[in-house]
Amino acid sequence: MAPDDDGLAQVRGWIADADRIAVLTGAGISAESGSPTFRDAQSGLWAKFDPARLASPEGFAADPALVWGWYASRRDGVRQAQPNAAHRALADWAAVHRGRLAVVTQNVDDLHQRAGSRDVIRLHGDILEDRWFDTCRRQERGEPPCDPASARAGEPPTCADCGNRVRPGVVWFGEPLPVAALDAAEQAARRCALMLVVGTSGAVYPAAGLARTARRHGARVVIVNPHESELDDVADLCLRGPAATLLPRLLA
Ligand code: BJW
Repeated sequence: MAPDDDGLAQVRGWIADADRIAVLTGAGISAESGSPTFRDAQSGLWAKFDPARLASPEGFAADPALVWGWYASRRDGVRQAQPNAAHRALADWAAVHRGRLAVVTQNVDDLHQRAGSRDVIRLHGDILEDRWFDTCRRQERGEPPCDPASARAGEPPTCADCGNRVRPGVVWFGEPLPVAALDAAEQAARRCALMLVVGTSGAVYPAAGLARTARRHGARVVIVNPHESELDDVADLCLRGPAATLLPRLLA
């Protein structure tokens, strides 16, 4: 059911009043760019692929070629995707209302950045980045680490010196989030007067906990999602609909 005009008008008022807004985004904001989500029943990646084999350090250690190949095809998808009206609405609003909006994303694509958003806080890394799977031996000796770009071609590429393997720069299950990004996200959640939670199931922590933090610190929380999410209980209002339709209407 599309949200009624009263709900949209109410949220527009909250946006106008908020000195600081944090936006927590998930895979759903990129769905209308053609990128699959993770947990949608039919089309989600986890409906077809096993996250334990493909999105964990144990899975990579067990079958690096399988994991590398899967990420190579997802990287192609990310490169081909284009930002949609939801990414653009956030970037355009922030450009006009400088310093008022922080985008915190769980997404590993670069669609917020390509739409023009700046200083995006990336909780789960960057799928287009390469990094070493193990700590580089040179780094362990306190020397500058080897550059993954100079790894010997292969699936995955390996270090000619020590055999270390290249992996995508994403955060897998059981791995810590980048400390600086998580700190910045928690600060944004604590300080905001309004948090928009857009296109996430709210199933993955610590990211999902940011909405609860915002609420605990007195912020209003609004969810933009066509379906129910695990964060609906913290929301002041749930706007049920697709992000690329609703965000332009909220932020016009
Ligand atoms: C639309 C739409 C449209 C569709 N418009 N909306 C506390 C409790 C329980 C468990 C834990 C806990 N704390 C930690 C854990 C463990 C674990 C976890 O959360 N597990 C749960 C699943 C049970 N968390 C971790 O392991 C994290 N690490 C950690 O906690 O480390 C601790 C540590 C500390 C010190 C040392 C060592 C460890 C890491 C989590 C990493 C998540 N990684 C992934 C993969 C990234 C790489 C890749 O892309 O392959 O990140 S999993 C996947 O889920 C991806 C996403 O960012 C993340 C969230 O998914 P998201 O974005 O919400 O997508 P969906 O599909 O779930 O939802 C899409 C939504 O969009 C749906 O609601 C749709 O309805 C909606 N939608 N169309 C708007 N048009």
